[in-house]
Amino acid sequence: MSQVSEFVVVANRLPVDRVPGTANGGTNGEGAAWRRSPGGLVSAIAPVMRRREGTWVGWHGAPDEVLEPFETDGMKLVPVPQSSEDVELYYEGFSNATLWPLYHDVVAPPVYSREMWDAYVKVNERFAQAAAKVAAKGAIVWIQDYQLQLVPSMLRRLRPDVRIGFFLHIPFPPLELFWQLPWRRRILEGLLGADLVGFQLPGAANNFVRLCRRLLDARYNKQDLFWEDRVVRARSFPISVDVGELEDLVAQPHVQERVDEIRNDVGGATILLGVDRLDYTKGITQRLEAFGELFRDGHLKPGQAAFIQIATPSRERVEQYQLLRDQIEQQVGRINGEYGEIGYPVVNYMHTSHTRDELAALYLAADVMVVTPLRDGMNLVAKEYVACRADLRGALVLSEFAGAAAELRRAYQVNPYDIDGLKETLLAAMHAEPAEQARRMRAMRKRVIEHDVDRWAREFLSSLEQQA
Ligand code: ADQ
Repeated sequence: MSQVSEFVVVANRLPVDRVPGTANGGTNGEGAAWRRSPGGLVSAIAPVMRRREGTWVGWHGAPDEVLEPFETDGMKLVPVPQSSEDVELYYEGFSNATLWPLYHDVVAPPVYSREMWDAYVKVNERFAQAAAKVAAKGAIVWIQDYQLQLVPSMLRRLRPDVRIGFFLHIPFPPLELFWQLPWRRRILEGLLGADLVGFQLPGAANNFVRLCRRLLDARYNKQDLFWEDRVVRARSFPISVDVGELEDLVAQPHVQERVDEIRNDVGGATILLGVDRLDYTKGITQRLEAFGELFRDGHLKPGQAAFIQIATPSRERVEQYQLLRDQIEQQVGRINGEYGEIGYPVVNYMHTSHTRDELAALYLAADVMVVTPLRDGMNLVAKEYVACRADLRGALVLSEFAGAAAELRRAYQVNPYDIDGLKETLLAAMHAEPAEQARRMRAMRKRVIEHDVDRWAREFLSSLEQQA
């Protein structure tokens, strides 16, 4: 494997998962079997990686294990080790108990711990060192997401010759919230090490510029910041999905067969679907509450409509996530206990991850897709649903607080805090005529097809490369 690359991606996780049951001893990653992780980010970046013989720097997912660099699926991978303590303090701690809630409108109270902050600095430094080692002279380095916001300036200090891009996948909060963070200046200075700082929406880029002006006295012109004799550009690049991959999936006969099975399993009821990581930002309890009340009020009867909620296990050692799981499981039990009948549960809840094929079948089977986050950077599930519905059927209920709402104007948009509004919207979506469904779906598909994830990656990288 050549020592350095012209193109380097740095992300908390490597784009591969170890195949369960394969070797995990030794220090050589090639001893174990790896498969590419599912998801749009990986499929968008993988072709660029291959074309440019790039290297991906990230954690391989097992704590307390040091692995040598290895190659798989045509990608060069450099594992950055994390101890159990790093996982607890840097990942579960500062990333997911401090930054995640703070950046999502403080829908849960952020934890401010100096010990967690110290771990965040230490692990970011480790990622910066690893990236500095593999970047060729003048390389392009693309750093991903909130876990690594200090890496741009740390890397610049080590390697002033490289060109640095950073993309934040989650929202960037307004001044009034960001202000709470005891290390607020350090985070901004960290990001300002990049040449291009990318956000999902223009509003987030504006929040960043405004904060740099107020907190650091940075000079600016529109979305350009002038910092340490350099120009740092803040721009928006809304992420999207791999439309081609999803269209191929839904055309497969076994996926079509599975759609019929799912429809049979619910006895022909109208299917409402939720697909999320089990996360308090996703508004799962709000949508279930609204759905349950439609039975209570007599708008729906068991057998007429069924809610399928898939919630992928996520961050299970963080307390807020454990509390949420209990809350949802109680809620599902209560709704089924009150309104379900033998053979007709009202809510079908699964706390599991699903294959892409199964997800595609669920999207196709769903009459109404319910996406109600309280705050979300983009929300790919909404776009995946649209990408799968080449049949122009189905209705998308979408929170105004998802980044995707800016593009999917023809969704049934809703404020998830407004339970009555949510109930009305669910009914309207369930009762939409096929012609109305098609009209809305066609407009949303146009947007998603024209702005797929490949375009997202190309636009970010060409913007970074064009920078003088
Ligand atoms: P997430 O918060 O993880 O992403 P989202 O954008 O919806 O949210 O992506 C979730 C992905 O996981 C989707 O591709 C979905 O298909 C998949 N998924 C969800 N549940 C699953 C299940 N049970 N089984 C298998 N797969 C499942 C963060 C930000 C988002 C932003 C993305 C990308 O929070 O706002 O859109 O990054 O930038």
